[in-house]
Amino acid sequence: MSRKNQTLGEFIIENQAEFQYSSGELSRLINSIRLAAKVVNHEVNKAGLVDIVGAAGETNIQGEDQQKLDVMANDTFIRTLTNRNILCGIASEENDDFISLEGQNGDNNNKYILLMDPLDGSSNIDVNVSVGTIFSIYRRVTPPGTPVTIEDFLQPGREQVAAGYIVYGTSTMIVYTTGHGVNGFTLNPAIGTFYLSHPNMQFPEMGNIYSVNEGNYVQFPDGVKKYIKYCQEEAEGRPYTSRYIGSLVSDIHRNMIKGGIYMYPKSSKATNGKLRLLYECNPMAFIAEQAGGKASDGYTRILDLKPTELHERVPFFCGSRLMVEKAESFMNND
Ligand code: AHM
Ligand code: MG
Repeated sequence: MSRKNQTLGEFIIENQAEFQYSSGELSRLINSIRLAAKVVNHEVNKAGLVDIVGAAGETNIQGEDQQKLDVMANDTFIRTLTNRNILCGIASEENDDFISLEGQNGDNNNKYILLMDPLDGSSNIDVNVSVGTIFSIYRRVTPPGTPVTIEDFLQPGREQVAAGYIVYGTSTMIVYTTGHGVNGFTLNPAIGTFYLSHPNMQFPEMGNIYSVNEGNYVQFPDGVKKYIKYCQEEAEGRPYTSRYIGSLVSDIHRNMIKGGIYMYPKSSKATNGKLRLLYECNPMAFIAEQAGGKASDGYTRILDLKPTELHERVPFFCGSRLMVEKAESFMNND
């Protein structure tokens, strides 16, 4: 039985039985994500001291090269996850191609693959705005013992076995799902422990926040323009409030707690929007649905899209169910 004050470690052990075919690997995987998150959190929190400890590209006082934080986050997650012999492949926003993890004999009997955006919104670091890590986990489709192939990574989002994000914010949180609801854990930085702070998170069915980069307004499709005007109309609980941090994890996290819709539509400049299907939209869509929310590309459920490329982009509408449905109705009538 989950309870507040439970640590993430305790929660993982107690809930292990929920995973179908569980042999403890998925639990160990979540555990290693927890560990990498603490390391990245420590580095992100030092970012403001950059003038003192040295900027990226410089050499620090110990003579070590300073890395850019997104490269550091990528390396930290990859190193932590590969050392534990749980995964057979990793794909990252930071790497052009997926990484095949081979065992000692050149084969690999591990059954999970992971996709991630190790530090989303990293342009916000310079101005002390929250950033995040997003991850998505699948069971491989090719036979164990053979090298992973692109097919293992190009699965529709509905096949995810787990997904989550870490927000490095005013406090650092891990929010994740294994398909049995969504739980959020807050880091106590003094002792380095995550505690269950947000059990069974729920997207309010309806909210009053809309989040979109309105600077792109003139380039949006007509359906999106009309929906934005609808949000701004004075009628029936509207106008809504506009809130856009420009950091996906923080924008979705806030909307899940308060109720709202996040949109990154296509535009005349970016014909598929900006966000990546495999390691930004799919994991967020899985979390949103598990919390009672909804995610679509404006017409189709995100989790039903069949990916064709590792880094493909897709328009994204995610949030409170009734708000996403309303946005879809404007798209469909256009
Ligand atoms: P990134 O992966 O290069 O960091 O970009 C993703 C980020 C999201 O966090 C955010 O929602 C979006 O880009 C903001 O984009 P824009 O500045 O175009 O509004
Ligand atoms: Mg990103």
